Amino acid sequence: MKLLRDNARTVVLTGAGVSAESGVPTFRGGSDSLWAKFSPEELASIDGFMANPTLVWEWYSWRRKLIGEAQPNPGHEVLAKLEKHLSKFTLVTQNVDNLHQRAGSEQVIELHGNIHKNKCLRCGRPAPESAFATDQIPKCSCGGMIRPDVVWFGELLPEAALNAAIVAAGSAELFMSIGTSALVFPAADLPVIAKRRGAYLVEINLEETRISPHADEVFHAPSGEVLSALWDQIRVDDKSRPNTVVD
Ligand code: BJW
Ligand code: ZN
Repeated sequence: MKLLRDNARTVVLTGAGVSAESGVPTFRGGSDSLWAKFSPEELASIDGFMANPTLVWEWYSWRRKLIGEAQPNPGHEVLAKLEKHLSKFTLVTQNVDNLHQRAGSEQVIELHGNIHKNKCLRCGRPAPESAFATDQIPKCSCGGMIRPDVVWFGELLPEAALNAAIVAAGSAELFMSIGTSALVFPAADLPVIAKRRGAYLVEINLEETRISPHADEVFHAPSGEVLSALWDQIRVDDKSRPNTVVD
C-alpha cells in the first residue's frame, strides 16, 4: 500500500469490526450484532440506564466477561507492531474492549472509554475493580450508582482524546479506517477530516460504508487478514533494503 512505510504520518481509526475476529460482537449489521437484539437507546444512553439500571448493568457485565475471555487477533497484533515500526503512528479507537492494549499497543486514544473501568454517576469518581464482580449495581461512598466508564449516546467524548484524534487526523498523510461502520459521530468525521486535509485514505471493512466513496483504496475483507498481508509486505520491502532489520 502506498505510504505504509518510511516516515509517513500514519493514523489508524478502529471500530468494532477489528475485534470481530476475536469473537466480540459488532454493534450493527448481522444477526449476531449487539443491536440486532437490544436497542441502543435502551442500553447505551443515560436515559436507558436511569429507566432500567439493572438491565443495563447486566448487559455490561455480560459483555465485560465475554471481552475478558476474548484474545487479541492478528489485526490487533499487526497494529501493535506498526506502532513500533513506524516513527509517526497514532492509533485511535472507538472500541472499549482493551484488546489493542492487550496486543501490545502502548499509545491508544480511546474515544468511547473503556468497559473495564467504572465511575460514579453522581460524583464521577472511578470505582475500584472489585466493584464489578457483582450483578448488583454497586454504590459509591457518596451513595451514587456506579456506571461503566464508556461514552453513551448524547454524552460528550473525553475532550483530550477527541482533540488529540482531530489533530492527528488533520495532519495525517496516511489514514486507515478499519472495521467501523462510520455511522457514529464525531468519530465518523475523522476519516473525512483527514481526506479533506490531503491524507491518502484507506478503508478496511467487510462492507461498503459511507467512507468507501471517499477512500483512495478499499479492502473488502476481514481486517486481521488484510493487516497480516500488509505486515508481510512491509517485511518483504524492508528486507530488500540494505542495512534494515525487521523483527
Ligand atoms: C469488519 C469485520 C472484520 C465486521 N473486518 N470489518 C452528527 C450527526 C448526527 C448525529 C450526531 C452527530 N453528532 C453527534 C450525534 C449524535 C450521536 C450519533 O452519532 N448518532 C448517530 C447514530 C447518528 N453521537 C453521540 O451521541 C456522541 N456524543 C456526542 O456527539 O456528544 C455531543 C452531542 C451530544 C448530543 C447531541 C449532539 C452532540 C457519543 C457517541 C457514543 C457512542 N457510544 C457507543 C457505545 C459505547 C459503549 C459501549 O460499548 O457500550 O460506541 S455506540 C457504538 O457505536 C460504540 C461504538 O464505538 C460506536 C461505533 O460503532 P463501530 O465501531 O463503527 O461498530 P459497528 O458495529 O457500527 O460497525 C462494525 C463494522 O465492522 C461494520 O461496518 C462491519 O461491516 C465491519 N466488520 N467484521 C473488517 N472482520
Ligand atoms: Zn460518588
